[in-house]
Amino acid sequence: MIKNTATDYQQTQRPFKKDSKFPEPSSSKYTLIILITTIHYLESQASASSLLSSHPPPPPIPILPIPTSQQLSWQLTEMALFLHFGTNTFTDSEWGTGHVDPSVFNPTALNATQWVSVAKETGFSRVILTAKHHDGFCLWPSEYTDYSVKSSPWKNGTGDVVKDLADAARIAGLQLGLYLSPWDRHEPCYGKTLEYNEYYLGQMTELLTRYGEIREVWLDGAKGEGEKDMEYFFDDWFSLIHQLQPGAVIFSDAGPDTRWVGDEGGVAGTTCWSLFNRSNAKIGDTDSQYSEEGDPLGPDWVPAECDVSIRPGWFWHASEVPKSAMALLDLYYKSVGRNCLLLLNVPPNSSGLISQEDIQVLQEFSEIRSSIFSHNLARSASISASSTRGSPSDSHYGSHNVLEDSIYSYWAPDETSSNWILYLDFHEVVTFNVLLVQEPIQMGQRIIEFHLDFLNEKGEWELVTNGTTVGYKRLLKFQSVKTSHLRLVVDKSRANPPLISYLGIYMDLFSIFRHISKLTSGSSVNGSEPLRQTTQRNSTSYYM
Ligand code: FUL
Repeated sequence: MIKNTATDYQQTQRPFKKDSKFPEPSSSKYTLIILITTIHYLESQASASSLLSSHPPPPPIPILPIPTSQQLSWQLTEMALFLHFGTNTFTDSEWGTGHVDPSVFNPTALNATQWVSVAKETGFSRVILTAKHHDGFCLWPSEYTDYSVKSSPWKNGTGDVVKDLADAARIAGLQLGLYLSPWDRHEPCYGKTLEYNEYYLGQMTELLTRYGEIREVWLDGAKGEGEKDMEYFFDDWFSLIHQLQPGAVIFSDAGPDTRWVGDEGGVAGTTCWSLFNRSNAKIGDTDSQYSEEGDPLGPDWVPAECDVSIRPGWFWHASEVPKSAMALLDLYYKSVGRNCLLLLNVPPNSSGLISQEDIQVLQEFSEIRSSIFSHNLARSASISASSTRGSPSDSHYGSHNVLEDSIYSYWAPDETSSNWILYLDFHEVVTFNVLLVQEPIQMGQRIIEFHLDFLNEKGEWELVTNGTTVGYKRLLKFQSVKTSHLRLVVDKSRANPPLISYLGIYMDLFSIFRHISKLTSGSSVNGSEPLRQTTQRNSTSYYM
């Protein structure tokens, strides 16, 4: 911002100084003229400066690394549905040998539109299909092998699962991702480095040029012990993938765009940085703690993806049942609520459909989420801040922005302050047990430590909960608290100012009910239990 300094002001006065070429004032008339001219001049300066100060201050400098636009849009999708489907679905296995006869692949009712509708209706905006798993069987008619749908009885060998899913996803407006397993137990050239790398890239090119826009390419370093050894040309793969599908992110144990969280249970570290050092991670041989937590000093932006299956196995097995909706809610808190994307595997069954019991759980999970998160108690509060970037009347970076559901509007404290506090005055007593905080990650991940206090009956601030790292989304669940005043304090930040784009305060009755029921009966309760909440002034009561 341009400001008039004392020196500027003195310089502007020079024409009226004694030693100027202007004559000495000799009469009162002349003095009056000078006075009027000076007043006009000062007025014009004042109005110019007030015009200038009506401009909002620009946003603070982002702190590197920051996400690419593809990584940003990936993160905003929050949840993706993984579809493990292939010969294993028909042979009750997880890692196919690669020598199963393609005739086993015969889904009698395959309907990719059903997969997509289930995903869309239950809150998933991306679907990722195992186009080829470790057994090497291709769900599309690849020109480079006969070990594919074209050798199966399904649609007399004319079918293409990738195409069916791509068409269904496009119509429904869902994003599509594909898993092409590097480890291939069928392909004879697997183990011959150059030949197999060419084979793999040939298949990758088919997948990335035939089916429209692909938003994620998923690959890993999984391989059984004692299997053929060979080198993968990851750099060539990644460059070609980015060239063919500029909108895609590449997932692997070590990025480049999104990283494996380090476990297959869908759980991220309670500290979870999107910052990472790619050169510290090797595909197929990662340090799980490093993957779970990320690296506050990492030079690369590589956010984590939490993959987990709704059932014990990745592929469908008649003997297995899905997790409960409450178990999925718990995973949501521990993945999306820890700055990650939840990639939930829901395997289609041998008829080619997502099973009814899985659909029911997904619907319950969706209802529970919307029941908890559609009512942000903070909306009823007056929000203020310890300081605000720009003038107090300037709304660009004001504390009210934290109630707007967008990462592009955020609260920014004044850079000269090292006190970073948001105050919530509820005007009445509220009861809650969940805190949601979000950072505008397009500006980099900043917050290192934060805590939430409530004003107790003695009028003292008392700790509700504290945490490390926020990132895109941070959810913390705790014992219910009743209060009318809260404050969120950022204790430590990588950059000044820390920024907050959203603040949510919620009541999760489902988790309370499950907790009580576990204590009283020792049994776990499915989220389908009818549970409703009534909120009255100054009190919260709930009944079943
Ligand atoms: C692993 C594979 O070995 C599993 O079969 C499954 O596909 C899982 C998502 O990734 O690496």
